[in-house]
Amino acid sequence: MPVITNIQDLQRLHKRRTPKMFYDYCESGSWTEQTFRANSADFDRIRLRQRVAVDMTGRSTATQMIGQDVAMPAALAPVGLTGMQSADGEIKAARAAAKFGVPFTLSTMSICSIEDVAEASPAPFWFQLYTMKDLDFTTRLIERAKAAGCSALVITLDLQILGQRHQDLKNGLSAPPKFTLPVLADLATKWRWGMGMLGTKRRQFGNIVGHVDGISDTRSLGAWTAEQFDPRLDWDQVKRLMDLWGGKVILKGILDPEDAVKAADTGADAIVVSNHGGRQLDGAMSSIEALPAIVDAVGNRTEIWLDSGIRSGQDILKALALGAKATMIGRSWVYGLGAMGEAGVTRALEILHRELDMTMALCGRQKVTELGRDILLLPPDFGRTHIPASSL
Ligand code: HOC
Repeated sequence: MPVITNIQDLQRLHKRRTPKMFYDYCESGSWTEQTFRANSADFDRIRLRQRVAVDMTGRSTATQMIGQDVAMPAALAPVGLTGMQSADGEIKAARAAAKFGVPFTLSTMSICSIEDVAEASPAPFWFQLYTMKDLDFTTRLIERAKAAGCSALVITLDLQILGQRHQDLKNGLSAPPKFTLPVLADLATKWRWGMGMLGTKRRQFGNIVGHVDGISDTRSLGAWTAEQFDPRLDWDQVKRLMDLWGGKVILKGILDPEDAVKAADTGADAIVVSNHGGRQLDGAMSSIEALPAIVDAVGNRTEIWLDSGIRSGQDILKALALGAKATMIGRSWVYGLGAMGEAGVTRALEILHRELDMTMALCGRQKVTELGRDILLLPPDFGRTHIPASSL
């Protein structure tokens, strides 16, 4: 077993242990992947100010996200198909998150259903909603999430249509996988994954089984999303969904200050600055570079979180210093899940936590709630390519 010291170690192990089509699904960005790459590259453009001779005792990464106590400001973002990265993957991730003290978000497009996770998770989780044309189906999902005791609804706004990830088409992504010759050859080296799958019955999209037949490969998944997801979604519809839910709401997928202001106007409890991990609009700016203008435009009207590109505690620290109250992590936890199941998700959280804690100390700060732009050295043009908030 290799020594795991960082998120990239988990990524390498995930790649080695998980069928290629699922690793690629996790790792892909849309089209040329320039936004996917920019998400990480732009974190690297930000420098931290090293401070010395500052008392490093009494440190704390604890804070709150929408009023919920968290061990560190990093919730597990919703990711589709995670029950294919590891058998019962969503249950494993929900357990790891609950034990660590951070929120877990279940995707509409999960393999384990809302009810499966509710039965197995020791803590309430959040449910992520894709807005469907069929309002009855959407309403049923919302009611199921309520009945399962979900403590917040995360409405994703940036995926009314699905960005194309070339590799998914080339691999014939499906859940469960179709046993073609290349897939069988790949699976022959992934025995650990296969054993896990033999031990579970959860091999299809748990939340949508029964709603529609024939969602078996990328072509039909693409067709299904095109047929089901609501391309007419607008702010009035967002408000209606929020009213149907009646509880805490997080609006995810905001990249523009004008949209951020509209999202805050809905009364959402938090908004998530996100480009869907570079999986939707290829050519969009990175989330971290979009953040400062959104913080300036929205101020304290709602909590602002950041997702897309976080692979280290240093990245979390940079997002907080730029004004995010918290973050959501996606691939970082999925690498852990694909590498080592529940223990891998725990390991990913431990790594991020330790990096955040130590980096904060080396910047001369003791608490995540005390971080500001003054601990950063930003490139002169950083965040300035966006519409200035003053012009809104
Ligand atoms: C193949 C599943 O958030 C993603 C997910 C959305 C999945 C919808 C279709 O892949 O980015």
